[in-house]
Amino acid sequence: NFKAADEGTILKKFSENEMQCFEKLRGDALLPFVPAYHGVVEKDGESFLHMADLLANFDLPNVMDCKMGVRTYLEEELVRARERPKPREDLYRKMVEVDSEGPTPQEHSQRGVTKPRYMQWRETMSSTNTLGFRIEGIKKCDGTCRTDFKKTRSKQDVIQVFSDFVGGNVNILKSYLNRLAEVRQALKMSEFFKRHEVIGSSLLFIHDRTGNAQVWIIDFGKTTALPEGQMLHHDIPWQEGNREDGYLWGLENLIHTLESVNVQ
Ligand code: 4IP
Ligand code: ADP
Ligand code: MN
Repeated sequence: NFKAADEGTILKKFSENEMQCFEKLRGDALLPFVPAYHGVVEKDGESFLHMADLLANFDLPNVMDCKMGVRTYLEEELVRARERPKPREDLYRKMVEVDSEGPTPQEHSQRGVTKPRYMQWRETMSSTNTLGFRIEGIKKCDGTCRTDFKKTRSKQDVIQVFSDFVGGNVNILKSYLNRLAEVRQALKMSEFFKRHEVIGSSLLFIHDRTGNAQVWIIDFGKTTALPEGQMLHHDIPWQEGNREDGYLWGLENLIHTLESVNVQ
């Protein structure tokens, strides 16, 4: 999905939706918290979004991806699956790999689950539904990579993962918390945020041994504009039809969770 590009930049596989978000973010309060965007480029017959490589200013970075919100799929995906359910075997296999008792007897016999069914199951297994965010993956400075967080659900589990991630460095933790407070402030000011349903977007945590620690808002592939004049609260429960994403509620919980990390 990504390609290296000129010094300090990367190319991400083109998506019309994400491009529109980057364009609407020009001049928005969130601009300082999203990767700098340099437009669409063609390479080897494919289109890409050209953007800043957030890791460029780090010396052997540690990276964590936290997916924000209480919901990770679009309401239209739910409607489509209800009208014309399309069981998928790849999602069935991913489910069984984590929990052989995940699928219902019917899903077992058809060896398939629908996309929203899989996504909802992921949400309940992880902290998405209970905390409004979840840990997706971690890349450490030594090159190791972990994505086995599908069952990291309780606040205590999340605290443990963050504690390992910052390696007991209280200054890194404080920098992250300061940055999250700035992100929250910017979200509350943002016109873009008011008018968009933010689904599947992540906060990217990056730090290195020099003490540099940053948090960035990434992935607008499924962030969708609301009809003209409509706005979201981002901190009230989702009910089908209200399009709420629980983003701000999740950020609040994320901040409280990080505040509970005790570094020795
Ligand atoms: C993945 O599930 C992620 O939710 C993907 O989201 C999603 O892509 C995939 O849907 C789904 O299978 P796991 O993380 O459990 O593997 P992301 O790209 O944000 O990681 P979408 O297109 O919904 O973003 P499919 O339909 O691509 O399989
Ligand atoms: P997808 O839409 O495929 O989920 P994301 O935008 O979420 O793609 O990016 C996937 C991963 O790529 C992130 O977890 C992060 O590690 C890395 N990444 C994304 N954008 C950047 C960026 N601008 N700079 C550096 N790394 C990035
Ligand atoms: Mn993503």
